[in-house]
Amino acid sequence: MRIALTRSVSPGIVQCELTHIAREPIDVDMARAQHAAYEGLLADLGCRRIRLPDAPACPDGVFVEDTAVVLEEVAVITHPGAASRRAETTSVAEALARYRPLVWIQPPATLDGGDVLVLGRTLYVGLSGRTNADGVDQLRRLVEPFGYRCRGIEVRGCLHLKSAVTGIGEESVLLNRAWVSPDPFAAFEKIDVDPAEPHAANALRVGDVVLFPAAFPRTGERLERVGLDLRTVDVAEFTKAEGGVTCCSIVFDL
Ligand code: CIR
Repeated sequence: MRIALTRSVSPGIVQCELTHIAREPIDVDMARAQHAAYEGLLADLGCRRIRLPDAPACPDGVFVEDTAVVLEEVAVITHPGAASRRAETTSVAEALARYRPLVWIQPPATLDGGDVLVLGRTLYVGLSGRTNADGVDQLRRLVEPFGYRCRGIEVRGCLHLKSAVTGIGEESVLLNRAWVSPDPFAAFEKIDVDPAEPHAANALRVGDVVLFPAAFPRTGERLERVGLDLRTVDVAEFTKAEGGVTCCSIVFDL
């Protein structure tokens, strides 16, 4: 069975953290409608939705991806780089404890799940404004016993590694070379985002399907041209909060 962990949109999302983009008004009702459609799509793809408790005091609580890295053998609860987001992890740990043994990233290390791209047995970990070198080292120590390798990757100009590169197939990645070097992904087939769509590298692979933001049709066409089964979803209100399609869920198999 496949699980998708999600959390409802807080009215406080209008005060969310922003790092690389300017604040624009977020329509909370619209964000909720988009979130419901996103959850619906995950359900259509066979995921059992598990909703975390509402967290109205956490402006960015909907972006659950950043709070944990779930592997087959273990779930790593993060210590998010933004202090305002640290309270989000408690309820995520409680929910995940039913499915995986838990381990924790401890301060002064910081790590956001959005910086952890799992491709096979390798964890590519963004060295970003949110994840520090200690975070990469701690993650390495926590997952090496299970046979995973960790590779720190410099990220520039965007929030997280997965803003710059995501896996779209067993052996292919979608990336924006302005934000991440392609060199660590030499073994993978690479699809570049359309230059007019720098934020398009964040795609969510669920089984053989790729969830993709409707706002990036040019990159979407590139993906369809190589035969990917794309399902588009409108996440425009989340884009204004510097989020994308990966960040609104944690998807894992039981
Ligand atoms: C933040 O800055 O933390 C949120 N406004 C956006 C987090 C997006 N998370 C993600 O892409 N994994």
